Amino acid sequence: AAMAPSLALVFLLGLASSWSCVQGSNGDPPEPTAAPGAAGCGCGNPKRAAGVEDDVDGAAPAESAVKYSRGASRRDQKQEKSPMVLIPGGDFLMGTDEPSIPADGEGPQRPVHVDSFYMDIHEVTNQQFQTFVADTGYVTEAEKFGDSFVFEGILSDSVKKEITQAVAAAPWWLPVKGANWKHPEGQDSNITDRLDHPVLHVSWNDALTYCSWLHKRLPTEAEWECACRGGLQNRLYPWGNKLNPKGQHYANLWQGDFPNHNTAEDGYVKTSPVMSFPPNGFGLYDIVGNVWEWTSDWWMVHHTAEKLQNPTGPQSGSDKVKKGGSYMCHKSYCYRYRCAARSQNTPDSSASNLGFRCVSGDDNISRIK
Ligand SMILES: *[C@@H]1O[C@H](CO)[C@@H](O)[C@H](O)[C@H]1NC(C)=O
Ligand SMILES: *[C@@H]1O[C@H](CO)[C@@H](O)[C@H](O)[C@H]1NC(C)=O
Ligand SMILES: [Ca+2]
Ligand SMILES: [Ca+2]
Repeated sequence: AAMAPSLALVFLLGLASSWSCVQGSNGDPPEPTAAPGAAGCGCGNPKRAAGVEDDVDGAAPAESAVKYSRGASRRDQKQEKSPMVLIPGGDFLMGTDEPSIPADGEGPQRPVHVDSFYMDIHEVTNQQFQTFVADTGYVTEAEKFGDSFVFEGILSDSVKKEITQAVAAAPWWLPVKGANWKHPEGQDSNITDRLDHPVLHVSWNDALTYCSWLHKRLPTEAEWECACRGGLQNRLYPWGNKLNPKGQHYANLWQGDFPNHNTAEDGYVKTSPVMSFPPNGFGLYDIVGNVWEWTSDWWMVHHTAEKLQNPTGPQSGSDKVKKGGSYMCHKSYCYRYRCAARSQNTPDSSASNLGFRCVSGDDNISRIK
């Protein structure tokens, strides 16, 4: 009998080490730790037409909003880094056998092992991206192309008037001249009152460059999904199966009639400041909703049901996987604010509902702490 407690302990520890991605999988939604006050989804995938030159020159517009002090206060600037949290590695069940959108390759549910890693607790903000640009002089792809995709519903009438071309399959996406991370809805908009919101209009290439600058990288899809699940198993959302437990909003999504009327019952019509909604079990904020997040994997829809170790996706492809949905996601049109849900964009695409966060393996953490 004296052996029982220690055996039980060994057993529990054993379970914890091999299944730590799914620790605490009791399915109860965590209590909200922050009042949901404020306000994501692909809802069509605006893409740059391959080989079509934009009718604007490649130069970024003259810009005074970002003060360049390249090198001068490099060290100080790097210290404005995003807090990260350890995502315990282990085995988890990726995908689902009850796909809501089968064509997206949400299934089958399959066992996957990921090693422990660190993840930014929130999406990369305008403030953080501004620091990066001030330090490096980096010019994003949207700035080089001279335009980016913006959701029609958030454009001013004067900007809308100047646009003729739209994406046939998703007419609410408009290519807006001069839209980029500094001007999220085009030239007549700016980020001065949104520095704590997620950066928008960053391509996959831009996102990777930002993460590398901090000795970080983009998460694999498997890492992202393990992180999204927050230790719960077989749940739709990072917090459980109910979209609004106790009547509360847990993510910045779309309420109302997409794409015509957003009631913003969650407090936000567009993006929200990062960390406006409760974190998941791993301490990650806005892992679904607010903005879509780029992952490092190439897109494909056929997955093996065999167990994989640290999968990194196909060797090549044309699109990259994005996860989590955005403030534009509504169940009627884009039910993709679930951990198993996924969508894709070409690596040079950018839009007003797509951002990212970075991760780091144990080997790099000493360089960024
Ligand atoms: C930023 O936009 C606001 C309106 O949204 C405007 O009042 C302000 O002058 C703009 N700031 C700059 C630096 O353009
Ligand atoms: C370590 O950082 C470099 C960039 O500095 C990155 O390419 C590499 O993937 C990182 N390794 C891990 C495990 O995060
Ligand atoms: Ca909202
Ligand atoms: Ca997000």
